[in-house]
Amino acid sequence: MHALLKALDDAKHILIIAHLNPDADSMGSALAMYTHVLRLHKKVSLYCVTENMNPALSFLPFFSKVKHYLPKDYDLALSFDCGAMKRLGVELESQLVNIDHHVSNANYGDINLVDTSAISTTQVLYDFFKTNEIKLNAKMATCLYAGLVDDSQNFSTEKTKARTFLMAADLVECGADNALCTKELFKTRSLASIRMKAKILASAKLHCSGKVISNLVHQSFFEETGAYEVDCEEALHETLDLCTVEFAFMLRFTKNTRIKGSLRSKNGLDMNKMALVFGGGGHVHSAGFVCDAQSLEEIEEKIIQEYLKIT
Ligand SMILES: [Mn+2]
Repeated sequence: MHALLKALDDAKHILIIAHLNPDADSMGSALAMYTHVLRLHKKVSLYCVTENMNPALSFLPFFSKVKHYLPKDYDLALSFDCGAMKRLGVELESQLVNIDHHVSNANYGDINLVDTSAISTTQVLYDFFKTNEIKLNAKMATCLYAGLVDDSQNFSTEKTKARTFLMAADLVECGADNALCTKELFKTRSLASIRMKAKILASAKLHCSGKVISNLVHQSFFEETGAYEVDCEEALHETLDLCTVEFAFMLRFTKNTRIKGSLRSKNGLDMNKMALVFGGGGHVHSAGFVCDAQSLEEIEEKIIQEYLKIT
């Protein structure tokens, strides 16, 4: 029997955790598992440390059930898409199952379902469900599809393989609302997010003969636009699309002197390795970190130095 099946079987109260600032992959995999556990007639709770979650995820089934405080008596915790334990945002007192696909994942769980070849954590979970002949209902399929379409950037990244489409086809057959996922994750935006994108793009700077572009998001941008943190992502992707650019990064203050860095690359430049230098991690083409500094420019300079070292 699979170790996770046994753990689910033995548990009385299961805690399901999406990571800090959850994306569609973390929330989609967490909610697909939540839906499955409901069918087992087990006590189950959903937790995410971030109170201001991206409202674009609210179309996901059971999204409104996510709480921002820990329940008391859980005896099994499951984390989804968390490359590092600190991304959970809480200290846990129970057994932990770590379900993920980040290359930086250090197998911090008591049980680890980590497949770094998977395009999304929802694929890791999909494979688990399929291997163990667990039937997918339409709600689960929509949740799994959301993570797949988001992490593959609408089936466009290098990790998108024939099996990615086979999984997508199977999920649609199981009732996944693929049109809804694409509409909510790629087509729907707020005026605040468009204004934020304009501000970031207007101040983006090219370096190293146009191979590198930096996007610094100053605190005033948030105050002036009313945008969410997640609204910065599109500008980052678009600057990576520039024809000369092979490395795009974004820096923004989170709290006081805490700076969040997002790194994106083309041509196989290893972003996970670069993020490790700043105490973070992630994937080859996409990684991130949080560090302390007095100014965004200070970290900008250090990142460019790191880039020069690896090229
Ligand atoms: Mn993911």
